[in-house]
Amino acid sequence: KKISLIGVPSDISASDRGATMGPEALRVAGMATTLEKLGYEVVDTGNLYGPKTPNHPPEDGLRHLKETVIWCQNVQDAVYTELMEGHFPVMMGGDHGMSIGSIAAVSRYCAQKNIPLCVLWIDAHADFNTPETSPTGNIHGMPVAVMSGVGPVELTGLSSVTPMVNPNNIYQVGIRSVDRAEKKLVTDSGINVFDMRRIDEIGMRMTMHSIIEQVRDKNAHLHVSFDVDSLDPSIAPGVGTKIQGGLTYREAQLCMEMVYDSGIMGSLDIAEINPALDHKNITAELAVDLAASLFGNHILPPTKGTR
Ligand code: DIR
Ligand code: MN
Ligand code: MN
Ligand code: MN
Repeated sequence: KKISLIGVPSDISASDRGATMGPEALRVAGMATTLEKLGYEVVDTGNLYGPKTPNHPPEDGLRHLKETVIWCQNVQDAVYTELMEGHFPVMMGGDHGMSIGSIAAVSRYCAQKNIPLCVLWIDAHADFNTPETSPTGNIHGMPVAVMSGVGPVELTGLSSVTPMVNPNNIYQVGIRSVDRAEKKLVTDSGINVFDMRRIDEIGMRMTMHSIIEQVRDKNAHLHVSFDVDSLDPSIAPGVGTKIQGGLTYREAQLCMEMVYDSGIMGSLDIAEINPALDHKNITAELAVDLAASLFGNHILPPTKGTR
């Protein structure tokens, strides 16, 4: 299968400026060549475009709604085209608001192919805010609510499929920051949250085992949405909203390795890399390292029957 890299140079729905440079940071860190070395045909389709970030305050609990809608429409069109051509789309972000567009596309693709859609959301944040609950109005804190059908119709209605994803098919890993009013929405929603407390208790192996079994039982397309702020800030400082107590290097690697071994991943977002806040591009380099595991890089060739 051909991998299509899609740059989404936007910080339109984040609090900090700078995620616009994320796609280039991933290119400089060797995204394309790393995947090529694993044996894939890789095409870097270049960057999408969209409105500049005006840096306006929120209106009715939403910052830059109009501009975010345009970005997400552009993402949706590009991702849908790649999926329909049989390619594997990898979104190089860009703030996490872009995932509203990519998941809108994947939801249409899955409806078209008549297969269920599951989403693996790897993040420090639940991203389940609404204009009513959000303390910031930043739309990058809202995509999981939007894909569950909760939020402004300009966003929830981007796909012809509503909700884009059944909340029971959403699996979150790495969560440790949920805003006060967001908590009730998350617990009422029916999404499956493996927060850091739960990962501490059962470990990454049981976490991923449980998620993968469930997705397999559903015979679903798995969209992986990887917010690099899920990683501990000590190893991934190039992000806008750093939260202590994140995934360690090995926890993140095991997560990615197990997703690859499952063979169920069908599309991928890499979001929130902010080179303006990074040191010598180490966050993008780590993201490329983890992406390599997601696409089959392993320490030693897997032995039959050990997993
Ligand atoms: C915070 C921060 N929960 C908000 N969110 C995110 O503004 O809604 N930061 N997603 O990456
Ligand atoms: Mn082709
Ligand atoms: Mn996020
Ligand atoms: Mn986050």
